[in-house]
Amino acid sequence: MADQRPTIFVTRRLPPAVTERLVETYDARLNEDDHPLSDAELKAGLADADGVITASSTSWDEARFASLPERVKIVTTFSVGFEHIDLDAAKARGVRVGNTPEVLTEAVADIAMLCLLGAARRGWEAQSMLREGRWKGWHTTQLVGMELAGKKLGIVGMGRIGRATARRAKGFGIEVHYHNRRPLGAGEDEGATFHANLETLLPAVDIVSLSCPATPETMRMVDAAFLAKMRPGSILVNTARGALVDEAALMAALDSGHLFAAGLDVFDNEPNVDPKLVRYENIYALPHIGSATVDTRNAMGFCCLDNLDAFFTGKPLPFGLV
Ligand code: 8YV
Repeated sequence: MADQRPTIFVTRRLPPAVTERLVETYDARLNEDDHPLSDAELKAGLADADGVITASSTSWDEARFASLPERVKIVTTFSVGFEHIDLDAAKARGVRVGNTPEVLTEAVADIAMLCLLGAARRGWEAQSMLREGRWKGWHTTQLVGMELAGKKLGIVGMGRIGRATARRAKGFGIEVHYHNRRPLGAGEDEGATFHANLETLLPAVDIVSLSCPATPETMRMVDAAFLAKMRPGSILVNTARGALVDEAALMAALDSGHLFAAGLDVFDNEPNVDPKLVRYENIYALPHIGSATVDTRNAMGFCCLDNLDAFFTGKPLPFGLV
C-alpha cells in the first residue's frame, strides 16, 4: 500500500537524531550524501513533496515559489537566518515558512567570543607558528596582543545572539556598548550602553562585533567609511553574515594597520572564501561553525520537525515566519 504519510523533501543531510525522528512520522526524501542539489534534482524532489526541510545553501526566491508545485505547503529552514527565502513570495503563494530561532543563541555567542579572543590574542598566527615548527622559544615581545579586561565592545544588532555575546563579554571585564534599531529596556540590555547610530558607537569602542541579520539595509554595512570610523588598532568580529562586510575594504584596513585584527566565522560567497583573506595572519578565521555543536544542531533539526508536526496537525507553527 502506498505510504499515506506526508512526503518531506530534505535538501541537506540532517543530524542522525533528527533523521531518526523525521522518518518515524514522514515519508522522507533524504539527501544522504549531502551533495549540492542541481536544479533538476530540486525540481524532481519538489514535484511530489508536501513539505520541505531546506537550508541557507538553497535560494527560495520569487521564481522558485512561482514554480513550486501546488502540493508543497510548508518550507522550514535549518537556520535562524532566512535571507535566502523571499517571505513575500511565500505568502503570495500560500506557503508557510519556518526557521530555528533561539536554539543557536548560546552556541553562536560562544563562537563570537572565540573569534574575539582569537583576533585579540593573535590565535591564528600563534597556531601557525607552532604547527609549522617556527616556534623557537618565547621572548617578551612575541605574539603580544590586545588585553581585553577594561576594553569596550560595540555590538551591532542586540538581538538574542548580541545579548548572549554581551553576557559573555562582561565576564571578561569588557564594557559593552550596542547599536540596535531600538534601545532595549533595562534588564534586557545586559547593562550595555545604547548608541542610536553607528557614528557614535564606532569611535567609542575597541572591538566591534556584528550580530545583525543580512537585509538590504545591512548589506555591505562595513565599508571603508565604517572602518575609518573605528578606532585605530581596533578589532572587527563577524559571526552574522559575510554579506555585511566589504571584504576588500576590510583587507585595506588591515593592510594600512588601521585595524589590529579581525575574527570571522562568516564570509562572502561561502564556501568559496577569497583566498587572499584567509592568508592574513591577523584574521582569526573559522568556516561558519557558529551553530556547530551536537546539541544545537539537533535542536535546530527538532525546530524544523516541530514546525512540520504542527503544520500537518493543523496547528500554528511554533517557529513560523509566514
Ligand atoms: C546554519 C546559520 O547552520 O542558522 C543560521 O542562520 O548561520 C548557521 O548556523 C547554516 O546557515 C545552515 O543553514
